[in-house]
Amino acid sequence: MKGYAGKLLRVNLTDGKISKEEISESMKKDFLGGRGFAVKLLWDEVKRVDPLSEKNKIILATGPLSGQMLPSSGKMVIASKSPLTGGYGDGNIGTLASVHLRKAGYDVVVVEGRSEKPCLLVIEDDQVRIVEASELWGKNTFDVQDHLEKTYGRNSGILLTGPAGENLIPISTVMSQRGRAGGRPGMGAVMGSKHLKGVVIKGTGSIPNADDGQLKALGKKGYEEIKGKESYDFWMRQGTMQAFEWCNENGCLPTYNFREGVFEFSKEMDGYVLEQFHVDRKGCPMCNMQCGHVIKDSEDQRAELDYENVGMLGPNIGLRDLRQVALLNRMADEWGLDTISLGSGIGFLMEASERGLIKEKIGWGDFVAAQKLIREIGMGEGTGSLVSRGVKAASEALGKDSYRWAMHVKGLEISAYNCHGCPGMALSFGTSPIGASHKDAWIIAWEIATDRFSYSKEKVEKLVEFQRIRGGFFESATVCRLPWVEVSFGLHWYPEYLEAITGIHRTWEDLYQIGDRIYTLIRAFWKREIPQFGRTWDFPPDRWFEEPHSQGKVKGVTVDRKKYEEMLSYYYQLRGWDENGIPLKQTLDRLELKEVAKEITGSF
Ligand code: PTT
Ligand code: SF4
Repeated sequence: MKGYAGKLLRVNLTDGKISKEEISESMKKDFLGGRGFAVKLLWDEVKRVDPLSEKNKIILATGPLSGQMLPSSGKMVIASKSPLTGGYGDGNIGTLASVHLRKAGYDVVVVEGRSEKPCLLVIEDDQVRIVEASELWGKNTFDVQDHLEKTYGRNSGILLTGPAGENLIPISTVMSQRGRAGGRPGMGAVMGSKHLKGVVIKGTGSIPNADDGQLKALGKKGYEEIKGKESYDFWMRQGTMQAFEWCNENGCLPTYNFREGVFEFSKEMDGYVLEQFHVDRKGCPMCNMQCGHVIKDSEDQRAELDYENVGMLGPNIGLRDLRQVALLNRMADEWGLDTISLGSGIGFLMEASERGLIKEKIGWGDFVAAQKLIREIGMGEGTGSLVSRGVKAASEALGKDSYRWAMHVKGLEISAYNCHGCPGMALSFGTSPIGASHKDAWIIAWEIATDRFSYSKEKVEKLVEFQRIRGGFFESATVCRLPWVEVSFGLHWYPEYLEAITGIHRTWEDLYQIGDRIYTLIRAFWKREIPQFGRTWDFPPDRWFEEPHSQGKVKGVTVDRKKYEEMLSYYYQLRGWDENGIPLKQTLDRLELKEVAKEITGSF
């Protein structure tokens, strides 16, 4: 099939062996790329291993659309067995590394083993080297990015783990370009466990597409369409921060560890305040709607802000000063800590302190304490160490009723949408294949605009549709979904792009089928790795069922547990999974995953 480099690069850091393998036609046809390739490789090669042992593997995977001259294509999936959740983990990062990998002649890199000394993986077309990097160990991601740009050139693709990843902190992510982050479920720690400080990629070739002329013409039209969209100007002003005011108005801004949904100081830090402080815009390669807004933080350093980061490091910990939030955000980026898990962890500790469950006094909005906690979390020391393995582990250590307000699903912290009054979004978090991420189905906007409080079948069907498009298609074609989500860029473009690239005509129905295969295989992966995995893992925390907000639009509202159960059962039915959420044999057969059945039998 055209449109793929067709090669997988395998690097073993234990013995230094480097090999190149053909990617089979059936792999391309059945799994498309990105997340699809990642889960297939992890299913085949990573079986019941300790995520931080040398037996785990890191997959860097692009898809057929990645790095092409079409809107927002500079994306890459980073996946592994997660040290945070114990299940399938991945993230989607915007990075020059995506473009360069494709030009260097590879679609996927599999990194296995563990280097004796800290190292870098350097890929320059077909020259692939493992380079000792002891001098970079312990250094923050901004300094290392600067150093590597000086050494390998400003335009190089660079992926890095920070000091938190080196310290094997399970809430560490992978960083690129001083402000792009990907791999929330501990992908930074997996790199750290391999003594892999970073990956540098430089490619000079081209991608063998079926029809370059057609792709160029379609790509140009796509860029023009995006620029002409009504919502484009406002998007360029505020980017993802446009969600801040909307969430506050609708009672879903995570506030005081998700206790409330409106923040009394929201006007001091919303998208309009961001506009006043704005000094620069950054983003991923190939994008003409760049959303990274840079402001000067409270120490006058540059920091890039996104809604999730501000929601979790602002209202969720009671902090009201946007420039101070920016400083915490910058610290997270330097340490390579995921901002969502970090904000959730700090909020959890503040609540624990308020309830007298920990000795240290940490007040809501205490900026100095938050900085100290970030350093402790990154080091795995002191009070901060309690949440450096995530809030699930923290609540298990703390005991009492803290599990009720440890805000996670499957061990991954909930991103910045409070769902007391959004049962569809609660189910989206409950059924996301990596734990509580919004990436697979951001149904909340549709839900609030239609029938917010309903638990209808239609809502569950919409959720599955979103998962198919977002978690299935965008993660495996591996391009940014924001053109479609934020400025209503037409979905019809994507099968057209795919056809110009691969030479094969596929409908959205065909692409849904690939998405379903990917979801079902991820589900099987969880089951194989965690034998007790099942229905009870698909629930958000008790706080959403039991503790209503005291103010705002959804004051007094909670998610109805019985109705949530009914939605979940219908969700399983739509997916072809049993009442415990385990894929049925006939579903595995239908999705051509027959070989998977014997690995999860006993569940039937
Ligand atoms: C994503 C998650 C998000 S999602 C945000 S802000 W968001 C947080 N960003 C972090 C950060 O920054 N620094 C840090 N230390 N930790 C961070 N953790 C959080 O990580 C991101 C954009 C955004 S901004 C979103 S919604 C979209 N996500 C996409 C996706 O998942 N898939 C896809 N096909 N397209 C997407 N487009 C958008 O990309 P994770 P990025 Mg990200 C500073 O990685 O693990 O999936 O977590 O990649 O390059 O930073 O772009 O309001
Ligand atoms: Fe990257 Fe934002 Fe552009 Fe998407 S919209 S490609 S996240 S800069």
